[in-house]
This record gives sequence, structure tokens and C-alpha cells, in this order.
Amino acid sequence: MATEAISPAEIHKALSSQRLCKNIHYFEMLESTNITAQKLARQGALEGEIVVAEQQTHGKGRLGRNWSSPPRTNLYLSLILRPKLLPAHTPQITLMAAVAVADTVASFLPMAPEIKWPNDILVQGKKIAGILTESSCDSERVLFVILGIGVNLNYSKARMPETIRDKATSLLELTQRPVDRSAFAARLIHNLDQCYGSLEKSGFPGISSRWEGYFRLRGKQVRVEMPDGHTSGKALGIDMDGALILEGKGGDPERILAGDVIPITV
Ligand code: BT5
Repeated sequence: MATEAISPAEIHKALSSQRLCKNIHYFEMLESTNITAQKLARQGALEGEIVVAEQQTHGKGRLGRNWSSPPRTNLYLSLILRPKLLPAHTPQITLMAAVAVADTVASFLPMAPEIKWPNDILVQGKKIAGILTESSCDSERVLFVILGIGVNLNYSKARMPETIRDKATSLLELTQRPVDRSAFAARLIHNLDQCYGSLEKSGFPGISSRWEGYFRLRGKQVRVEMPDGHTSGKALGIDMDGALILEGKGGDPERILAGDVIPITV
């Protein structure tokens, strides 16, 4: 369902005293909000500036995958951050964002979402949102992080490409009601502001315990497909670097930095 345009003015109105959302760069169509946000960050855009597009022609997933981004239907947003984190700790940003997205999705639904490490938000086992974090660092510092978030809002199953139809969902599919996309965006930015503030002020433990509250695979056997192979074991949780900890064969913990987690059903 194509709905009314997102209104940056409505978003600002709902967010009078926020740190994030200093400036919304709003576009009808972009290749990818992450690409535009990267260009702006290189040109000196401030922390908290946001790029929103009504449509992406080449919405990006991880590892060169595609994010389906039809016009005036969903939310495609990239937030520019300049965190004072060690480069090794930037995955904390993805996990912080997953908590903010899950909190926001939960507030629009009668059923609870879950987080699939590292970047998927699922409802009833289907993906409703994805996060793509891209950072630019030198040897000691993070120069900027582009936090890209895609959330399926008014995306009917009938309009989804066949490749994702059985594994994706949207607020519309789950509630049978269209959602006001500006109101969703405002609440998401509010929650990101809150989670990012907590990460900065109190460090990762507060965020990681909220993250674990949405993590349903703890104690379950999983298979992880990584860029360079695969492994399996019991999921134990996450560590300070945002790595997934598995109990591997022989009981030794194994740290996974990147990959896709698939529950093993017996
Ligand atoms: C992600 O990648 O989940 C990250 C998605 C990030 C998208 C946002 S939109 C705003 C910003 N600008 C961008 O260009 N990107 C970010 P990954 O875990 O690799 O998942 C990609 C996979 O999810 C695809 O291979 C499909 O199987 C599936 N998929 C694609 N589009 C989807 C959609 N709209 N809803 C649910 N699943 C989808």
C-alpha cells in the first residue's frame, strides 16, 4: 500500500528536544540512504543528521545483498553517528539500534518481536526490519558510523517479491491496519536517541541486557553461516564487542563476529 509521504516537519514536531535528528535530508528516491549518508558524513555532516528516502533503487543489505524498498510504503532511514568508541566496539551500535527498533516495533503491535543476531528484527519468525551499519575508522578512532535501518510498515505480502514473501512481514500484515509512517519514524528516532544516550553514558552492559531480553536463541543449538565457512553450537549470548558466543564442540566458547544464524530444529 503506497501511503501519504513521510513528513520531516511532523517528525521534528514530535521530537522537540532530541539530540539526534538535527537535520532530516528527505528524498523521494535514492540509490541507498546509506550511500547518501556516507557522502554527507565525508562532507562534514554532524552527528544526528538523518537521511530518509521514500524509495531506494539499490537498497543495501549485508554482504552485497539487496533490501527491497518500494516507494512510499516503508521506512528507509540512515543516521550519521560519530561515537567515541574503539573501532572494535562499533558492532555495539548495531545491537543498540536493534534494541531501539525492537522497542519501536513492539509499541505498534500486540505481539512481541525478537532479535536475531546480529541485525534482524523478527515477528512470528518473519523479518520485519534489518539494520546495516557501515563505519569509517582510522587506526584508533571511529570517524563516523552510518546506521541504516529498513522497517516494513505498509508492505502487503502481495507486493513483496517472491524471494522474500514467505520470510518477511510488515506492520500492515500483522495488524491489518496501515501505519502513519511519520509517527513511526518519530518514535524510532526517539528510541534511538534514548538507547544511544544510554550507550554513551552507561556503556554497553545496560544495552546488552535489554538486547538479551529480545534474544530467543539463548541455550538453543544454532548453525552460523559465515563469509568463510560455517559452524554450529549452543548460543550463549553476546560479548562486549557484540560478538555472538557459541558453546562449540568440547565446550569451548567460540566468538562469531559476522554471519547468519539459523536455529537447528530437532
Ligand atoms: C539487512 O541485511 O537486513 C540490512 C538491511 C538494511 C536496509 C536499510 S534501508 C535503509 C538503509 N539504506 C540501505 O541501503 N540499507 C539500509 P541482510 O541481513 O543481509 O538481509 C538481506 C536479506 O533480507 C535479503 O537477502 C532478503 O532475503 C531479505 N530482504 C530483502 N528485503 C527485505 C525486506 N524489505 N523485508 C524483509 N526481508 C528482506
